[in-house]
Amino acid sequence: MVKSKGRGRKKRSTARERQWEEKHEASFTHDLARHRRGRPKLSDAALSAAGIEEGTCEPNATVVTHSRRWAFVMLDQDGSQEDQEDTSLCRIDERLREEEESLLAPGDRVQVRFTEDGGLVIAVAPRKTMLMRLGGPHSRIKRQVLAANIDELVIVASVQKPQFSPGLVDRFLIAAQQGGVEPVLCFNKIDLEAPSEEFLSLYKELGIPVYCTSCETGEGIDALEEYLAGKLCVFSGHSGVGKSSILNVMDPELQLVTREVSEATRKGRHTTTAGALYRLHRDIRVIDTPGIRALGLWGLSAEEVSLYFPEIAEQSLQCKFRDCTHIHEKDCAVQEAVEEGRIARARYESYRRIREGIEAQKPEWA
Ligand SMILES: Nc1nc2c(ncn2[C@@H]2O[C@H](COP(=O)(O)OP(=O)(O)OP(=O)(O)O)[C@@H](O)[C@H]2O)c(=O)[nH]1
Ligand SMILES: [Mg+2]
Ligand SMILES: [Zn+2]
Repeated sequence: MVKSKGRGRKKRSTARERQWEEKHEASFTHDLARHRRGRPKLSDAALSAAGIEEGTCEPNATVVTHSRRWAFVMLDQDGSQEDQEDTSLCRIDERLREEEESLLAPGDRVQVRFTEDGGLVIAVAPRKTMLMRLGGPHSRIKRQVLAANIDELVIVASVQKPQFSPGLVDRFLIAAQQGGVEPVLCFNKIDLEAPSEEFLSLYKELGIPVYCTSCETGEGIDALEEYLAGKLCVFSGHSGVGKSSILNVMDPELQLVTREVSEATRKGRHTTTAGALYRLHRDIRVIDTPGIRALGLWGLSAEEVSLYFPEIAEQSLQCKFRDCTHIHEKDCAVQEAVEEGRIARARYESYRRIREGIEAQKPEWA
């Protein structure tokens, strides 16, 4: 019984993957059929004729979006050929193996070689920064990279529709530190309800820039744009918070698909289905990502959790026990600070939940 359930699930996910591939490959280009039908596989001889060597990468393009076999890339402009196409649909060299970490993500720097068969992604440069999460329970990939080489992680949230989830924001703040990315918080839909100043100070005190926006009135969008000028950033958050809508207001020509939040569940409908990179004015480059339900943290031990909560790490120096968990001990400076309101209870609760989750060895994506 259990076995057949497992098999069923696996099958479904494969079918879903295939659907995803087909949908996105179809949207890459109109004449994709030409690429797919009867195209010979590159032989080893052809690959080596194309000068493919292992282990080196001289990047000349950035990944916009990709499926398992294809990548849509933005080619670096060298200025010598003005009429040169600056985007290209490329095959991914089959010898580039995906191990435990995603092989490609929007924002990845790659080396593309043009052969008589068209563009081929032959190498991926090491990532400088990234937004990463733990792969799903049935996924081959343990570290799912949502965006690569980004400067800023824009955590988009709303007070209601969908309801604010402090736990998710705290997880994003950890993922930003792990990936070497600067976080910024964007409260959208302030026309419906704006967060209180007291609430915002919780994040401002941690040194995190906070922006409040509305796609209905346009309020705050200019200020956010100004902050993001010249940067590569990724928009992430729950489904339905308005990630794609904000980008549409910033650049109406984008015309990204958006969909209403369900009245019944007050949750988004997972409208954006693949991460992709867009170029806006003011030299903003932004990766729009699909809404996520949960952000599983990768490679974090229970003892390390407090290091990612600066206010807890600081207080813990005063705890009686060096290995204090700050959960059940007496004479714990952290719990005392929470009682006295010097550490926000919501932040402490996130700490406790994340830590207890790791200790119970519950899968972190749950
Ligand atoms: N009232 C109000 N509605 C908004 C605002 N921003 C977006 N919406 C609406 O919220 C719904 C969801 O917006 P999307 O942009 O699709 O949300 P998303 O975060 O991209 O969602 P996913 O792609 O599913 O992750 C749409 O109906 C938007 O019109 C806002 O500032 N105020
Ligand atoms: Mg979207
Ligand atoms: Zn303690």
